[in-house]
This record gives sequence, structure tokens and C-alpha cells, in this order.
Amino acid sequence: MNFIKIERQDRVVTVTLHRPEVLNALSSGLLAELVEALRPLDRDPGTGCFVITGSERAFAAGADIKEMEPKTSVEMFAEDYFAGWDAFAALRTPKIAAVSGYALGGGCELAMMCDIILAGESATFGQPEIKLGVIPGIGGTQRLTKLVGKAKAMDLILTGRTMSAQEAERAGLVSRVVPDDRLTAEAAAIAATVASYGKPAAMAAREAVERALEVGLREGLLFERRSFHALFATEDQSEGMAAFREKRAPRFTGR
Ligand code: CO8
Repeated sequence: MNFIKIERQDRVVTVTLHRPEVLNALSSGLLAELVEALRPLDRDPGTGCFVITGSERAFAAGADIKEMEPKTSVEMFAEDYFAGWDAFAALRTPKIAAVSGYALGGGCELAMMCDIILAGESATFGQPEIKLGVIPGIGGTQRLTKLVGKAKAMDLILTGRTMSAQEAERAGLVSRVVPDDRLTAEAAAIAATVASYGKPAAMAAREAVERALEVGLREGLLFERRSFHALFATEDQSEGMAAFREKRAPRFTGR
């Protein structure tokens, strides 16, 4: 692999974006590697959580501008440029973005495709595409608006300004802000906690929360209830409730 590094620690798989010379600009090559590496890991019951991270200076400074620049509209349309990112968003194992430095354009959009965004104090978020004569193209106008509301999304997307980790936390984009030197350890600890639970419940939980962004309340509640019912077919449900009754720690198996 040329553009990413992958490490496994028990049930947690950490992916580090690694194109330091271009601040982890998200090229087609990087996307292909990411999806090819993560798809089989996603299906592996031994994978309980992904952590996606970058460098201290940049989570990712956006889609690769130099790759996009020469393309024509017809080429963009024919390739359905960026459609491949849907495969990343569709991974069903919980994903944590551990963000330090720049998370701009596609970088911010990649973070928003994750289930939890943990930010170091240096993290900077923004959708500066307007400065390039375009608009966000990997979900920024949609996910950012759903996550932080129209007022803040319009402000960021129309001015191209950046926001700090603290502002992003206040806006509801970021789950937690931690000191930069604690980012890796905190992300690992959160991931280990998520991965310690039964994977079917974790997958169902994130899927149901995602639904809240997509459908009306009645449909969402029904989806949640049906998923809840379905989890009563799992050994983890019997084990989790028996362990509570017996006042002991549960031993989840993902079955
Ligand atoms: N793509 C390609 N190369 C990049 C990118 C990028 N997004 N960002 C940085 N680089 C490269 C720079 O060109 C530079 O390379 P070189 O050394 O060869 O000149 C190297 O990384 C280091 O960058 P800088 O020297 O600029 O570092 P600074 O610390 O001075 O500045 C910034 C850092 C502020 C992050 C600055 O690099 C910057 O503004 N980057 C671009 C940010 C941006 O605009 N991102 C949005 C990209 S567009 C997008 O993500 C979605 C597009 C949707 C299009 C829809 C089409 C369908």
C-alpha cells in the first residue's frame, strides 16, 4: 500500500492516511486502497472498530486538487468522480475519525462519513471549495447541513472559512476535543470500548442513528424498533442480559 498504513490492535483497526507531501490529499489511488483494504476487514467479525487518522499537521487537506484540475465535466460525469466514497461511508463497522490539523474539503467530508469525530485541539474544519470555483462534492452540503444546521453550514460553505475544534464541538460536528498529545490514546480507548461490545449490536446502533439523518421520525422509529427486535435473535442479547442479572461482566461473541 502506498497511501495508507494499517495496524491492528486486538479488535481495533487503525488506518493512517499517508501522503505527507500533499497533506493527505485524497486521490483516487488513496480511495481505492482504502476501500480495498477495509472491505474485507469490515466483514471480519474480528474487527470491532476502525480508527481513521492522518498526521499531526493534516487529517486530510481535501480531494486532490492537482488530480481534479485537468478533468472535463464529461470525464467527471462518466467516471462518476467521488462516487467511490459511498463505499467507504457504507462500511458497517463503527468508524472513528481522529482528527489533528487540517480537515478541509474532502477531509472534512471524510470525517463526517465516520460515526464519531474526535478532534485534537489543533484540528481545523472547513469546506473551502468555493475558493476553487466549485462546491463540496463528497457530501459536504448534505452531511454538514444535517450535522450542524443551515446557519453554520451556509456560513462555512459560502465563505470558505475554517472553524476550530472548539467551534466544531459547539456546533455538534465533533464528539469530543482532546489535547493533541492525547488524540491517539483517546481514539484507541474509545475504539476499544466500542469494539468490546457485540458487533451485531454496534452495527445495528450506528445504522439506526444514520437512519435518523435520512428518514422521517415515524420511519426511523420503526426501523429502530425492528432492529431492536432482531437483536433478540443474538446470543449477545442473552449473554448481556444474563450477565446483568448475575452481576458479572458480559462476554460478547458477536453471535
Ligand atoms: N490537493 C492537492 N495538493 C494539496 C492539497 C490538495 N487538496 N492541499 C495541499 N496540497 C499540497 C500543496 O500543493 C503543497 O504541495 P507543494 O509542496 O508541491 O506545493 C503541499 O500540499 C503543502 O501544502 P501548502 O504548501 O499549501 O501548505 P500550507 O501549510 O501553506 O497550507 C493549506 C495548508 C491551508 C491546507 C493549503 O494547502 C490549502 O489551502 N489546501 C487546499 C485546501 C482545499 O481547498 N481543499 C478542498 C479541496 S476540493 C475538495 O475537497 C472537494 C472538491 C469537490 C469538487 C466536486 C467535483 C465533483
